[in-house]
Amino acid sequence: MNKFKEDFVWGVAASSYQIEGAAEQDGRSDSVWDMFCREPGKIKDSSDGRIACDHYNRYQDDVRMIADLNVKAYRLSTAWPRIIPDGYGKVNEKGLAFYDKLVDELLAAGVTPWITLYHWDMPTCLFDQGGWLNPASSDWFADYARVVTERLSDRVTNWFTLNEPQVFLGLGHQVGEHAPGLQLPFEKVLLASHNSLLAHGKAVQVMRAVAKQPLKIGAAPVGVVNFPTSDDPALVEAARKSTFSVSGVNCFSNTWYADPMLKGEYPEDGLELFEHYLPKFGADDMKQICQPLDMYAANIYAGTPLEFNDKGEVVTAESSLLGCGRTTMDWNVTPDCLYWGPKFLYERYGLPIVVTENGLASCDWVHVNGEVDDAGRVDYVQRHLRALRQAAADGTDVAGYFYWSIMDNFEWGFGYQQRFGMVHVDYHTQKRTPKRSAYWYRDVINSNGEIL
Ligand code: GCO
Repeated sequence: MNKFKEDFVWGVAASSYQIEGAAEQDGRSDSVWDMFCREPGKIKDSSDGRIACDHYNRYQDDVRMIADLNVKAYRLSTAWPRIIPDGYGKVNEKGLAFYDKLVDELLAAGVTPWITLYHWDMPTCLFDQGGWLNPASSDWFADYARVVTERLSDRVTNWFTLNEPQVFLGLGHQVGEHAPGLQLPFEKVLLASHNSLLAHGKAVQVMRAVAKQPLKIGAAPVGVVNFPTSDDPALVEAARKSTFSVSGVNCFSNTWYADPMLKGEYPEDGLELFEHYLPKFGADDMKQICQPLDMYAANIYAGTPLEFNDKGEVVTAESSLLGCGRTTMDWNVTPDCLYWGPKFLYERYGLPIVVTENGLASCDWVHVNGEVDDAGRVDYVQRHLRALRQAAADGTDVAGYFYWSIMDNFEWGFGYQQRFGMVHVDYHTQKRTPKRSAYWYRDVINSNGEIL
């Protein structure tokens, strides 16, 4: 098989805080990311998302740009502080109307919108009330999910609740490198984590209840991938085991989030490892958290290659990383992660896999001839899509792929220094210049992956 299946979803992604700008327009309130960016020294280039790509005011041109690249689907996130500025209660009609217009514009251009409800921009007023540590946080989120679903579910069928809980909890609540910038004792991190899982579960229930049509719902966690460097069945099993293990007192695992959502239980090894930190959980919390989902979304950028050492222990295959390609984020280029990651996740959870993020930051600028020749991005995406296509050929149910990101944008703690886009953005003029990879991706889409 050298193509993807007929209805394979070819997409690109972005998120509200990273591209919208218009921070104070039309009644939007402050988010924890605005708050975090004001703290000196938190963002590498001292920037923030107040203007970003000004997508809020340029969305019509941006939609046309996406459609011109023949991209079929666009994963966007809605901004909670735009829609419910006080966090709960009164809806800001102007904020909600923006997404209404954006959805209509996308549909008119032949691009299917996929919506993520939480890509980290919690209203600051909720943080002031404890944020994810407040036992009411799951109800706040479910209510926000209800408002957005009531308004958009007549036209939008594909939804995600939380984006990368591992990151907003790990980097945001334990390490302090992301908003809200906390370094909490691990017990509190686990509490925030549990409340966000409850938020997911309650949101799914309310969304199904108010939806105008049957929805496809998932979450979009980080896909942690440890993959084998050979087909040796013992190594494959060791890699699978390690991919699904909880191995440190931190948030970076698949199972601490996905097992509760899909199996209705925390993983045994995590419960053991976190024994001394576990908060008291409610008796029927797992029933709330574990709701039927329609797809498994995963954000996968890289993985860790494994091998057996002389003693028969499974270890990182350092030799295979020798001289390995690296992105400007300093991430390894390991295309096999998009073969093994989706395969392992599909085998464990049995849901169609959607790669909701994959991509790289590279050293891109507009050349004297007016073009941006990002050969590295073309190669990165080609290699990863080949691996994904092979996974599909070998039986993994792969439903779609979303390149991160449609355009260069505010890369969190790195500010504007890291460029992930297939479209270059000049932050002085807001001029968009599709890079070589964008035109190449269009050709890949037109051939449904055959030219890979
Ligand atoms: C994430 C977020 C994105 C990032 C991207 C590159 O995965 O961290 O979902 O918002 O910009 O992943 O780091």
